[in-house]
Amino acid sequence: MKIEVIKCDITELDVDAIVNAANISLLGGGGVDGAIHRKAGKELLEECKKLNGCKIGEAKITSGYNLKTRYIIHTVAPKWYDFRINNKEQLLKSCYINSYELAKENKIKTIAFPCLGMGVYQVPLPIGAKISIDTAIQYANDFEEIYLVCFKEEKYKYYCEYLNEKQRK
Ligand code: AR6
Repeated sequence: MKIEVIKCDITELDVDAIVNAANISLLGGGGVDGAIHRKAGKELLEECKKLNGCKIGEAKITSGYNLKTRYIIHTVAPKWYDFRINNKEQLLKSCYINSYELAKENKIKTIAFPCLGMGVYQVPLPIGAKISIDTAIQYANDFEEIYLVCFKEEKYKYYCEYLNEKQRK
């Protein structure tokens, strides 16, 4: 199957690219971002420093350094609790679309996404899962494998159910 929902640590995956749920500075943080920077090593931070940050909904690419993945695509989800941001769903969708487009430009064939925005940035599970799975279906033909990585059981279950529902239709 081309789209696979899996439960694991994304930093362990041997794929062409993993996507990072970064912040606008691109200089690291907590959650999956922290895990990626810790494992990839200092060289990742050095490359990130040269990128001049990243706007919400946009994506930038770096090397994977000490990770098994060849590339890391960094994207920034909207903070769901930030009342100053209006079009949050569209911005979250842009995170996925811009990541897939950047992956295509770099001839990436296998890609893994975490649940973008669904930790510290508090994107609700039904909204985040829908956008993640709908965009994966949209891009399925452009990739050999798309992994949607859930870290927690609750998200894993919800993603599996939503994807099954979509594939039955
Ligand atoms: N592998 C896969 N998924 C993970 C891992 C991992 N190793 N670790 C956490 N997750 P978050 P956000 C899941 O908070 O909401 C950082 O400080 C986690 O369970 O990492 O976009 C950045 O620097 C959740 O479902 O990202 C930003 O400041 C999902 O990854 C801010 O957090 C995303 O949670 C971004 O917040």
